[in-house]
Amino acid sequence: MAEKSAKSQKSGASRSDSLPPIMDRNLALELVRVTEAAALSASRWMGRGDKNNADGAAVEAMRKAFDQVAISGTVVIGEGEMDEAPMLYIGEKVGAGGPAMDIAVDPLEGTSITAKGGPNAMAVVALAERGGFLHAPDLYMDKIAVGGGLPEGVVDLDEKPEANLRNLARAKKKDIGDIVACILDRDRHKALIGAVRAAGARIMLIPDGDVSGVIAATQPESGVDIYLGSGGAPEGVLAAAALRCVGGQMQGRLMFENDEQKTRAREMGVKDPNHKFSILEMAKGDVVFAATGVTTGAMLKGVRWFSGGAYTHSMVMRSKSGTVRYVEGHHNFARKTWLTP
Ligand code: VTB
Repeated sequence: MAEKSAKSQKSGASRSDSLPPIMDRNLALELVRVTEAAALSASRWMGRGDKNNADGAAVEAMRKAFDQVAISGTVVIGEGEMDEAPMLYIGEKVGAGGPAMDIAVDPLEGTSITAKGGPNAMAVVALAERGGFLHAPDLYMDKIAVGGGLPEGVVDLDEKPEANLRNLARAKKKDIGDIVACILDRDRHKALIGAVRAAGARIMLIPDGDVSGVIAATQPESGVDIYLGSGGAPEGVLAAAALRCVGGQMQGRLMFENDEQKTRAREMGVKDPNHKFSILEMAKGDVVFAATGVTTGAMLKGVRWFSGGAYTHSMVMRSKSGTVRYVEGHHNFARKTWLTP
């Protein structure tokens, strides 16, 4: 990524034989166990000023939890290339055997937030049928997202922020001053932030965690109307997976700083470097998305510990049905010793 670090299968009785060629819907609930495990482990590092160990704990727990999931999974959005990530690297096979699935993970979305004890950190996983996810290189992606129920094309990545905000306000029958844009708090967004404020809209600046920023734009109670700006491309694919389930509009475009990055993207299957990706181009087919809160945010409560256990709060959703489930887990570590972070 521009400023960022350019960041078994097992044999045996396969369930794929007996399954119709659609995703087993029980997989959605199995996935929650995976994000719960990552969130529980990461939350042990909450507020300890050590983002690397927080991330490492989430990755390890998530990797282990995948061994219990009845899929033959391939990581396509992960922790990096095989030589730079010990676990959940791109191409790694995970799962206990079953239907072939592609997997997108962000075991700890918001490593710095977790280290500082800030809000909105979560563990995230998405599953798609083989070939469902854009193989996004670890670059920045310019993103725009709004919620469901609006005219198609009400906002567009190629329009100026002023025009998008005006069109969105009109479609939502709101004053532009009632429109709130969620933007990552970064120096590179100075001009964008200025333009949004000059247009009369208000801004919720977030320190990290643009997967939840994009999802927030689709949730009326979050107070966010639109997500704008650049963040990680892998995070863009995860957000697109979420929007396939909850509805809403999103576009993303990769941002390149040199030819080497373009070559890398081409090798990963991106034909046109300037392409404006739609949600379906980032996450197609039947998609499942699950997230568990590490620290409390707009959508999810963080992990809360009690003597001998912990509560977790997760969301899990599937594109096919559009059902969004919130799952409150009460974990008893005296019995669930394998989960003890
Ligand atoms: C965002 C944010 C992530 O990376 O995608 C961001 O959502 C983009 O990179 O939580 P910069 O930090 O360089 O702006 C994260 O912060 C994770 O690395």
